[in-house]
Amino acid sequence: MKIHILFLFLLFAVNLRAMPLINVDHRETVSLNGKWSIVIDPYQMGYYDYRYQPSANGFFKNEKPQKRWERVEYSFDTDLQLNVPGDWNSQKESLYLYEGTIWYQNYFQVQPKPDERLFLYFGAVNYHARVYLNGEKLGEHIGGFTPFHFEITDQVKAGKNDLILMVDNTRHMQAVPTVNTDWFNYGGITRRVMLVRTHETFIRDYRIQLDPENSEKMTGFVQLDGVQKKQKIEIHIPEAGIREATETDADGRAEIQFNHNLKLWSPETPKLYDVIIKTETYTLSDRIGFRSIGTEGTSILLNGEPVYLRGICIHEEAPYEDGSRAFSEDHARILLGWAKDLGCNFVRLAHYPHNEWMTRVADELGLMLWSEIPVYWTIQWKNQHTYENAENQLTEMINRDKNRASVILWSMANETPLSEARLDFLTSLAQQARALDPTRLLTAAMERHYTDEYTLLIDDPFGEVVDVLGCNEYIGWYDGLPAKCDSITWTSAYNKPVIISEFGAGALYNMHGDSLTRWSEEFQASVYRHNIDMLNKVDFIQGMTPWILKDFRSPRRPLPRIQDFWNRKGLISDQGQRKLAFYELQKYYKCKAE
Ligand code: GCB
Repeated sequence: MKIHILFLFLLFAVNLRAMPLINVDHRETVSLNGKWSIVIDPYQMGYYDYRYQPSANGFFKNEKPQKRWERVEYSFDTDLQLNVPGDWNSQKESLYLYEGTIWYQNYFQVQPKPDERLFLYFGAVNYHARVYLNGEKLGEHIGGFTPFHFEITDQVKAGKNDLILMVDNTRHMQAVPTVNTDWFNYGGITRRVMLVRTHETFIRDYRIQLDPENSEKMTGFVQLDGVQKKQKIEIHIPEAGIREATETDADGRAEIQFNHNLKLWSPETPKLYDVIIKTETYTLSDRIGFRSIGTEGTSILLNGEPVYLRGICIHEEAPYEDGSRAFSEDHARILLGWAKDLGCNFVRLAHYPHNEWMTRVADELGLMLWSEIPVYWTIQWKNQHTYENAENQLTEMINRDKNRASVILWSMANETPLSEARLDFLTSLAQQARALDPTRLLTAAMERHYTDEYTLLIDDPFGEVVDVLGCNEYIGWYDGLPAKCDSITWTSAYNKPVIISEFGAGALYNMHGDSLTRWSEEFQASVYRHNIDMLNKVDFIQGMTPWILKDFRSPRRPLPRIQDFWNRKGLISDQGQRKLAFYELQKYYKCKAE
């Protein structure tokens, strides 16, 4: 199939395009967060001329009339501003349902030092960003949930610089995700922006993880970028007395392999080590935990021991606030803290890569993670641009988080309908994931089907490819009433572990009724009780991530006075109140942990 030929070509092209710049938190940076000026541009007249051709004098020029008769039909010099990071929908009432283009502008000052390289780094911009510095285009990025950067060493001016972004969050059929999702399309510069300062030759990328074949060894690589490619390097883990010396080759790359005696990371003891990578020109540190993850038959093995994944799904929405994208360390601590209170050792980050605080804080708190890309529902499986886009998002997700102990599973997709084209698409993604990171397990949230009225069979052909099968089911909510669970038999075509990646029910906080009153907390709690009883009996089910920790905004959910454009399947309300089902699941997880 065409995708396979394309795959080789893209692998090359995408890697060139997306040279990673990881671990920005331990580099020298200047924050460009704060208030940015904006121009709202629904017809994109800042980009296209009246013949709908890209204009040479778009808003990126930030022109200002010099004479009183000069005509400039836009201005960034107003009090129209937005906070960065932050979605635009929650910051201005008039932008609540806005899907389109907004231009962002910000000045920054810098005095470049000799032998220094400068990069502009964006944690995420949803969805399509065109980036300009001092009136010239730096590049573009597509995909709303992964980081990207541009080197500006040659373009930056000493003193004041003018940074402009054209941000467009219009949904498209051929995009990833497509037009059809069950979450809110928050637009804007939704994650932090920073200037990263490095030495001329610096460490761009590295992976330091336990060898998946032999966990007494450490494997990985270090990749330098710059003119001094051949250098002596040292990996130093002071607390463990490890000092490993090696050298980079003519491409600036060093493969790593050494023995270790480190304490392993686990949810019970989330041990992190300071790891320092020292080259002749640059030093970079990180906090890394080391653990192995694997499978044997239908078991998931953490550090060689079977582990049951007590999980919950989370959307990247801020806690307590009235619907907005989460982006901060505080948000991560509250959301993941709630998961800990629930008794979780595992979280599914749905349905796209979440911000880096989520994976860093999960490392610290001892939560294992499932991280996924928004290959959701009805993707255009035969469209090569769609594939390229999905693969690029996968690559950027893995690049950023491949040193996080918390991340144990990369997920390729959610509830995608079976077809040959879809299988080829997902298989190519899985090959790319394994090539980028041989140390983690692969999964996808799949569907199952009934072979008779009460027998469910997990037999998605993509199950051949993944290590762990995710399975979404809604018995008691979309599929019968809660008591239906009591008659179901589960079967699987694979001798592999299964995680029930979703089940759940909607409830409006503080709405009470009997256990058959839809939308009541009692109904939701009953769905949990019946599902837990059913799933607990199935040997090959090695974990669950019910849907979902907190109510989240969704334009698919209009029911007045109940939903009001919120998906109410949260165990916690949008205002942070715990529903009865929270305690139901907490009780089960407490037993499971003992
Ligand atoms: C699903 C989807 C999830 C939805 C959920 C629901 O199966 O994977 O994105 O939000 O159901 O609430 O219907």
